[in-house]
Amino acid sequence: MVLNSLDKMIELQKNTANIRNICVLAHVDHGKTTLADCLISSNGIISSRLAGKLRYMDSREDEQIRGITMKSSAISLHYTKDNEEYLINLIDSPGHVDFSSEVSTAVRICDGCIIVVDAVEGVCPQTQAVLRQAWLENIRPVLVINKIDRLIVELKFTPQEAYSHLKNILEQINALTGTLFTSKVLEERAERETDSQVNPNSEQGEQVYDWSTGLEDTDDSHLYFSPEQGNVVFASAIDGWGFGIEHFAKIYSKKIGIKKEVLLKTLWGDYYINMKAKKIMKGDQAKGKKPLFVQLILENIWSLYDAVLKKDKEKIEKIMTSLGLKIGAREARHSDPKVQINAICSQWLPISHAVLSMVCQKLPSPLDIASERVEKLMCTGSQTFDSLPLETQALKGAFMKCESEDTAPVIIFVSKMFAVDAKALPQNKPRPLTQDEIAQRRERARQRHAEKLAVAQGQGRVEPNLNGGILETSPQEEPRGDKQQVESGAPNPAPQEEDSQESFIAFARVFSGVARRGRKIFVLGPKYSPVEFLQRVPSGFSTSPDNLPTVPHMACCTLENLYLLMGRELEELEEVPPGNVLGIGGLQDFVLKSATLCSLPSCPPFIPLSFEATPIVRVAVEPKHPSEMPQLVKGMKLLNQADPCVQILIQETGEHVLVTAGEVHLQRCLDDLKERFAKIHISVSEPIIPFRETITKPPKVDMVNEEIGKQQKVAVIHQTREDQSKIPEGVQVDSDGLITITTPNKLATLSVRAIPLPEEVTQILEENSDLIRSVEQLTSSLDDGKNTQMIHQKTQEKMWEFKRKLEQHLTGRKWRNTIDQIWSFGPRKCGPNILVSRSVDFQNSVWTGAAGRASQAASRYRDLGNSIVSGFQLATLSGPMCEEPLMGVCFVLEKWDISKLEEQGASDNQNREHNYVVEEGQEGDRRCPSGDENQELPDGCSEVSEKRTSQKGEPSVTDCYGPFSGQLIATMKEACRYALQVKPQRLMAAMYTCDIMATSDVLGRVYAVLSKREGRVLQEEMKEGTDMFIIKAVLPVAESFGFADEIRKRTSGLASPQLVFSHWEIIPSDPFWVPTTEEEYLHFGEKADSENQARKYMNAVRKRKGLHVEEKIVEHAEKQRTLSKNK
Ligand SMILES: Nc1nc2c(ncn2[C@@H]2O[C@H](COP(=O)(O)OP(=O)(O)OP(=O)(O)O)[C@@H](O)[C@H]2O)c(=O)[nH]1
Ligand SMILES: [Mg+2]
Repeated sequence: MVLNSLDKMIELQKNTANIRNICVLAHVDHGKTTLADCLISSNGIISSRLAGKLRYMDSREDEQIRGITMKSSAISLHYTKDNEEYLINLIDSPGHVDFSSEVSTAVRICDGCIIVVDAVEGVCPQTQAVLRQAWLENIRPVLVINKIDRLIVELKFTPQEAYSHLKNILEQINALTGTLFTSKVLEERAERETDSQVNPNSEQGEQVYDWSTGLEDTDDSHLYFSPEQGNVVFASAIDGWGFGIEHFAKIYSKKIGIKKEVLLKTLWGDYYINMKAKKIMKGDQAKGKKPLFVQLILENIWSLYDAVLKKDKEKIEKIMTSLGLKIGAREARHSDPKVQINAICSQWLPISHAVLSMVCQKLPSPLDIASERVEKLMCTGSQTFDSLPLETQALKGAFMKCESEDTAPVIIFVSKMFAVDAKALPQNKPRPLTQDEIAQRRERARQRHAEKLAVAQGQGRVEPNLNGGILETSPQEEPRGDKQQVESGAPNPAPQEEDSQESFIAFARVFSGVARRGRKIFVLGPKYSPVEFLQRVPSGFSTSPDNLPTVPHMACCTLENLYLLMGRELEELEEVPPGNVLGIGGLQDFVLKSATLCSLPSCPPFIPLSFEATPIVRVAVEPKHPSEMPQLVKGMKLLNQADPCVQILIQETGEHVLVTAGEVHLQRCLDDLKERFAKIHISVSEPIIPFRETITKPPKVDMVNEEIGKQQKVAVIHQTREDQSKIPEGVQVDSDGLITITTPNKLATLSVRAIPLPEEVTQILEENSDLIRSVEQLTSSLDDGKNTQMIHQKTQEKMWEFKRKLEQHLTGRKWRNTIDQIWSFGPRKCGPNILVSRSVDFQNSVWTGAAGRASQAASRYRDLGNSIVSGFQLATLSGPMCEEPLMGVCFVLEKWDISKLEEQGASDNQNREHNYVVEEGQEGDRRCPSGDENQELPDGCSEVSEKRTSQKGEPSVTDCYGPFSGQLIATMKEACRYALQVKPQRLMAAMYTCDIMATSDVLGRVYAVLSKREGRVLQEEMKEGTDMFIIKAVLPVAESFGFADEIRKRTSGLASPQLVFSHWEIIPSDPFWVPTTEEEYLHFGEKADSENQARKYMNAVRKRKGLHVEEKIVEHAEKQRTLSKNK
């Protein structure tokens, strides 16, 4: 970048009111990067001829090759409007679903966004997704309807048709905004109501909301996109033109003599002009007139395209003179009409002007940050702003004002880390030579030349003197010396091997205060709590980081390097004032993916970024040469840091697993790993497809779809008996599937039953996993007797709401009282399975904690209860079919008998009582009397005695089978597994939803590919005004690999699907099913494996995991023959 423009940028950074931080959002391929190119070229960074072709923001090689953006990147632009100078920090984001996490990182640090919509494709799934993301972050959008040239050239619309088409698109996107807005208003209203409710659990579920009131009071007109509001630009980025109606209103108000304000209101809409009377009238359609937009705007554009495409030189001349334009001779002679169009239109209606002036006018500056947004950013979890400590609340002021004084707190949010080659950093780059240096070099070159000449002349003569010696050697030495100098000027000369090292730059924004190089700052992890800090460090603490005690999730670092982000380039900065987007170097040891940096520890970490994509595609990777394992591990770590969404796991088997959002994302991660981070050859496993295991209700019809009547019951009974054969002796199973099992030392007996949960309940559990985690935390803190005031009221309200929802769906005799008996959720204490305790001796509930805590028997139960819960957690983590997690299963612990253990424990205790008194005798009065169960004990004492009993009691039940708690865990796990095995087990497959847009002629092929891959079409509709069909389908993840490619190939690139993870679905077939009746034999054959999808999946997983697979390897021994003979 030119040096003085860097100075300009630095100057502009200080004028906060004229800064705009914006990102470009859209569905994939709607033209974001092309639009960004046009805006960049207006700053002279790239040539206007290359704008749209270069795709400057796609700086990675694979981005250029594939033609899609994969990383969001920022660039700062300068724009002058009405004598005001603006700094625009523009972020280009990817549109592909796999990279939607990059969109989240971009919207967090912006104040506004440009939503780009393809004029042909209209509103697409990702358009909805990005609009929602922008909405969730409270950033204001403006709209660019792009690719209007396609309406002219491809669809051959008339201006009138194009107008109705555009109107349609606007309606669609406004409908979307409307839905978002309504849901928000209603949510806020509901929140206000619950806030005002004194008792949150009174008459729950019986309130009737008056829907309309909240909506009527709230003004929403500014939210919608409409050309007359000035927040819509019509454009063709590839041809370099774009306009808002203001541009034409200005022109025509002069030309026709109608006020600009009137034109602004009428240029878009149902109006026509009566030229004679110079009056604008309403109702164009009714009177068969052309709307103003068609007559005054679109027709002109259409006729220009028409003239150029038909190469009608005269007409082109005429239009150009009437518009007062001139194009270069080269463009005028160019054979490609597109070049001519671009040259004319980009002068006539420059897109950068239209878009940037809209951005400056309609999008807020950092100073306009809404207080609502600030509060939302600062309130992690379910806290409310009011509940934050006062010191923390005080930060809001600094935030809102973007204070830049030295005393102002510095608040920076890092939304992602990105890797750049260390060589590309400005400090390592060869700097441009100064005038003096150039002069010196010139001088040296001249000398050398003169010496060379002298040598050439001297060679004729024989002059064996000293001088000659010097002359001869000097030319050799001189260049060498010069070379050295050049080398030392080259980047990073010393560590030649390390020069390809990756350096991490934080993609960040300063929200308040001035970020200065060398300043010390706190790095706050997502779990950091200012409350905890303020408790540890009394108020009036000194902020000198060296004297502070260590607080968890907080570190202190120095801002080493600050950069201005300029697309592919970085420029070094000394300081960055508030409200700007910047890059920070030297944070890689402190920040993994995102973090909040603040000069005051009273700042809370910002709420975590919300990611739309679920990482679902996993592969195991290993180095080709085992000795390169350390490089792989290091590379994976770097990759993890450089990508907001990727997950890196090391499985129990020791495999290194990469979890990514989709196939394209996976490919990019692997490329990065191979070429940048690990730089080794790696082998990649087949994608590991996740499954879930569940059980269903016994079927009413058999496989040949015949109802299971009385006469066929025999077969079913036969089958259940077979199922039971998996269950070893000593485990009792009753007809209802209740498993009764005893621990190996015969001291405790458990009775467990498995019941499938209703689908809705599973869904609720899935959606609320975070809440469940906090419920579990609450219960455990209750059990530990800790103060529970920390749990905020709002969390409790949410908890009740969640409980109420469960109650709604768990109705009927079978589920009576179940909610209150829920003991735990699993796996990992937050999953979609439930453990219910119906034991009469011991009641424990996640909602209230253990009941009957005073009695000692109960406390004994409670201690052992943890083992039961652990057993349940283990059982739900890996099911019996193929060791995949369970989903939607309720385990009911019907009975739990430890009376034998009690007896034994009591007798052991008596034996040991004597020793015990002697040991602890010195404690005298403070010791609580033990063993006397009838005596009422004060709370504290009961705690002490409990601990003692369990400590002392433990060895008594440790027998040859190991510690009792361990036995209980194993027994519970077994019990759960057997309980599952006696029920009809099913596999659940992860499903993608996919939206495919295809023209009618390739529709058949799309369907063929879908059905081949077990896809199911949900919906098919025709896009209005085009011959495009939109197909919505679901597809198992297991069948999705190569799907997008196949569709693209089969349809010659006309259709490309977007796959998004949507839900888990039960595969209807029973993996263990074998034909038992004669009909079934006839129908399915002996093996019945032709259609058994579930068994196929199950066996594949078992094989992968190295588990036993029941398969006949040799089927027909007598028919075996060698292949060569058969040739
Ligand atoms: N006809 C036409 N094509 C356009 C226009 N703008 C962009 N394109 C083309 O659309 C394709 C996609 O453009 P990009 O700018 O890469 O789209 P994008 O939104 O950045 O795509 P992702 O970053 O992958 O989401 C390219 O082939 C462009 O040439 C336009 O105004 N008219
Ligand atoms: Mg792009």
